[in-house]
Amino acid sequence: MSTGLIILGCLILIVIVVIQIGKVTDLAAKIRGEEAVQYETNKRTANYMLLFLVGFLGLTIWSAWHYKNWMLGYGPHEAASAHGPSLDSAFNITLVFTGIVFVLTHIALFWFSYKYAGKKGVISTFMPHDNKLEVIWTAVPAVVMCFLVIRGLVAWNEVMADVSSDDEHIEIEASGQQFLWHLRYPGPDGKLGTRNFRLIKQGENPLGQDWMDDKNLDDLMPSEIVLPVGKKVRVRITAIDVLHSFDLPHFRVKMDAVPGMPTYFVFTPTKTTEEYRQSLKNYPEYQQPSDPKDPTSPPLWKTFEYELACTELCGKGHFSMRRLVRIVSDEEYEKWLKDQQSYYLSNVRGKDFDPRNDEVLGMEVQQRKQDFNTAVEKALSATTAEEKIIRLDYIYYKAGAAELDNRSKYELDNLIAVLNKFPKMTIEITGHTDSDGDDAVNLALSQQRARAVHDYLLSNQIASPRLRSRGFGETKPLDSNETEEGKAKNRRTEFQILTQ
Ligand SMILES: [Cu+2]
Repeated sequence: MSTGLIILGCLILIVIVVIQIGKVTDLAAKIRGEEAVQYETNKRTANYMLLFLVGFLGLTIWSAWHYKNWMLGYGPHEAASAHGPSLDSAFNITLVFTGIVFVLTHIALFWFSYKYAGKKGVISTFMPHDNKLEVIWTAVPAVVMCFLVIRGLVAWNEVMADVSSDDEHIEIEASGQQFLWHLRYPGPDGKLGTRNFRLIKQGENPLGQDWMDDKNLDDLMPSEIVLPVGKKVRVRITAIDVLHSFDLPHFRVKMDAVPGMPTYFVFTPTKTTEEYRQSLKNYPEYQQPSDPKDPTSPPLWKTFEYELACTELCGKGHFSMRRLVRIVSDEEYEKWLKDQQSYYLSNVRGKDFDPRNDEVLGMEVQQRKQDFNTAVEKALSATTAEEKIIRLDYIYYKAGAAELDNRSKYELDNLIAVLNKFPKMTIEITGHTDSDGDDAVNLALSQQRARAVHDYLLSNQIASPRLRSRGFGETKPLDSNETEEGKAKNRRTEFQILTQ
């Protein structure tokens, strides 16, 4: 508010000054004769023109030189990607030509204004047309343009080449949304799962991934881009709401993110973050403290990070669309990749909105089998009866009944495999419930459930003398019956190895 008032005040003052000067000039002209004053003004203005030319060109060249170590393509800022140098050289060639034109036209502009300022008794030449001049100023720019366009096309074709089918590469995805980037990695299968915009739901499924597509189940959604140095990367670029632009300035990567029209960019990082920092280290500009207010803060080169930005003005939070990019060695990359969690398994699996809740997934079958066999091995080498009890975590019954759910098959198959492997093993299957409802009903239910498992094993050729079943109802809780979690733990089926 106060700034606005000050600006307004200044404007009013300037207007008053201009009016006053006009009055003074008028007065002076009347006293000394109009024409003489005019020529004097012309001469003064012409001198100013010359002064401005020298000052302006000098400052332009000085500032370009002074700040060159902060600019991409100069000083320490060589491109950190394989295609980068080609783009940088295209930019430099353009800069040389436009730079020459810039300097020459400015010298001509101001020199002519100086030289041909209005003088007493000098009349300008009348020249309506000159063929030679027109040919020169049409032909020279045309030739230069052709050269620049052809050079640009060569660079464009190199930069925009897609991966070929036998190219080894990593494919990742970046989706712009006001105001963040969703990053997606394909997970161990190396393939990104399919998406459908109709499935997009904030907080549940931000990208609209189709969970019925197995390729989606292992996809990762990390908060930063981590890539191994020297590997070709193809980035699939999409937008969810408005136009965004995927920009990795240090790698000379820039591509619009358009809703409804996937784009891509292929590049190969050639310098790790650490190598880039080392090259910055040699320049005094980057030896300054990273926090100007704290001289003890680490130098700028040490805190340098590559970054992903959005270069489409996409709304008021546009500036916050920043993500870190780290380029690391192969080993570091593999290690990082291993630490990442599948988005589906950590955010969707088992939730109300998981469409595959009534299904046991292939990867879960594998994992559960491993866990089961480990538990059995541990129990086999145990000495106390207590330690020979193994919980059957993945046996499901119809609600409030003893009928086995189809999903129980995998856990029961694991048990059958163990019984077949150890033909002398005998076991007791036990059922347990939480404390909700009538004691007698719970006891009966636990007996029936243990019996259901018993019968399933019988029907799979496990001899009857090897099996016993028993229900404990709510008498042996593992946890408190006050919480839902505790209750779920108490509703369980177990088996105990009696002889082995
Ligand atoms: Cu944006």
